[in-house]
Amino acid sequence: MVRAPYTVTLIMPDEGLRKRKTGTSKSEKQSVQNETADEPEFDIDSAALLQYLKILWIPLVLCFAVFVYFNPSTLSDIANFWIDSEDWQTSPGSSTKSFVGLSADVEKRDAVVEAFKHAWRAYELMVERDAMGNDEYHPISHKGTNLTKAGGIGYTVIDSIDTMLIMGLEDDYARARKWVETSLSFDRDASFNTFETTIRVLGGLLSAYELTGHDKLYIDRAIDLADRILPAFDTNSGLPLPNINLGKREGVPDADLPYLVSTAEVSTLQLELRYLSHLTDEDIYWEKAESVMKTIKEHRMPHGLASIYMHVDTGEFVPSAIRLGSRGDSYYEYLLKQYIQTNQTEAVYREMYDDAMAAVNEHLITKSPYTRMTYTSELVPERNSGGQLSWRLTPKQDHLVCFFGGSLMLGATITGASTIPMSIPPRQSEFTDHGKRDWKNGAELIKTCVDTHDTLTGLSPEIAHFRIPSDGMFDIFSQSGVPADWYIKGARPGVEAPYDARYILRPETVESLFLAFRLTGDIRYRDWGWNIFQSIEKHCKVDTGGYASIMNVDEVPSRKEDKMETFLMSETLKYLFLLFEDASVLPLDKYVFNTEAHPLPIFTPHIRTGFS
Ligand code: DMJ
Repeated sequence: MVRAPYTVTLIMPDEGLRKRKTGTSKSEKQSVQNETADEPEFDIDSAALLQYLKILWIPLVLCFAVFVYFNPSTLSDIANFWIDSEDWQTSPGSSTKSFVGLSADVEKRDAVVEAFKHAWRAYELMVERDAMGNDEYHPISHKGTNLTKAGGIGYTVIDSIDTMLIMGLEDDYARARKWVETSLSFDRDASFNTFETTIRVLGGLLSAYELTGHDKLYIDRAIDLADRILPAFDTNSGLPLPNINLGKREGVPDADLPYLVSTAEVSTLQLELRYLSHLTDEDIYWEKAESVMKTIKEHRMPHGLASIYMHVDTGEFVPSAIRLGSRGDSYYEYLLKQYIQTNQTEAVYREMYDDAMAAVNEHLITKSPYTRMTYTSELVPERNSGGQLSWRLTPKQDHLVCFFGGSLMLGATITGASTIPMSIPPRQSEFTDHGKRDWKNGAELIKTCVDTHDTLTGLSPEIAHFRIPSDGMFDIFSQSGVPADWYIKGARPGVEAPYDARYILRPETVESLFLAFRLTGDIRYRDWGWNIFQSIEKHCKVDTGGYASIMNVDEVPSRKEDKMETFLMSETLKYLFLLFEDASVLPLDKYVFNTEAHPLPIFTPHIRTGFS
């Protein structure tokens, strides 16, 4: 049973719009007829009326002409009124007034390219000095490190290649390719995270293969890597182990939780392995990936949500938190993206996605008390003394969740579309009921994620908590009249900033802004993205090269941490670039982005997939 400690009331800010939009419904027509029936009847002589009009129209037109002569704005007012009346047909989160089209904003796009160069060239210079191909870069000490002592696997290089190709950085790309050709090796006798290696390295190789017009180098490396990853799936349930020894080709269980696997990790390998099967005609990758989805479907939890841990032997969900943040996030993302990847041919993913979204809407979407910000809560399992399980709603949202707003909007235009193709921006009438619901939730979630950038640096923290009446702080804040609907837990003046206060160059908000802009052409998404980009420039940029995570989004000047996550170059800067690039580059009806922002083509499968 899902137990909410407080009542969640969903308000409908566009209620008025919907009423206007829906026009005259059947019941409204009935009531109009009834009203008409009650009205007194007038006996009008229509011939006499016509006579009057004939005499009156010339002076009426003359009066109007004189009025317009002295009030020229009248005509534009009428035109605006007409445009406004069109406006109501667009959906929440977009407006025809702020529609700017989908062509490039060249200046801003090029500023993002400069930022990428600043990041990549710092890494490249460092690695040329020391050892090109180090997995990770530390921009303050100008050093690189590998994930394991056994040597690097191209974590940073391969994660960045497709961004160079998309940005047209030919020389940088040529040097990166040469390194892949001459130095990359996966024959490393050490344990690597199965999920991270798949989304960053396998995903990066497949994307490079696609964007280079099928350079054989990349598919050869991708096959080598995938063959080394496959043994992770040799478990009783078919759910892959969290780690893989790439040299020994052996799955490695988690040291602390040997029977558990994370739901997002096992369900976020599918786009990559399926595409590899499509390219090679080797079904094995697809079968392994698909069997995970079958297991998840078979063990569906009663409410349709997914706990963040599963049992590696039984394949069952283990009572553990339910959330759209860490260990849960990309499970939901890949349900939709698997459906998109195969050209909407696999109905099973549409069903699973729609089922999950209904549950998310019912159990996790929450409103903050003052300003009615939409966010997603977490559900934490609790057992009472009798051993009975219940779920406590916790008002905590990871930065990771910010992918979800854009994902919901994208999903609304796919599984929630009643008209194809949809307008840009879509009109309410083009959505089914659940499409309207998801679009609105998505647009509101994006707004919330943007609002969590309201910090001293303009960057949002790793985790935001939202006020609820039972947190004890509610009264204090309501009395002071400050609408502090969200806060960073443990952050207090004079106290070391908590982990939650960091910004580690994550992409999720700008990922959503990119999707929302492509679906609406609404300038607000570019404006918000530009603000975030400028904040990154101001507070994360290291003058001597590269970008660093910062310890506290509410501290200026910012304190930097000596780490540049690989997803800065693979995701954050790529999505920012695409936000300002012309929409004909990587169009959403031709490409699907893996969870590390590596674009893969949408295709119609030629293998039989058992599951669908
Ligand atoms: C990325 O590695 C991927 O997007 C993953 O799914 C979770 N988030 C990180 C970046 O924040």
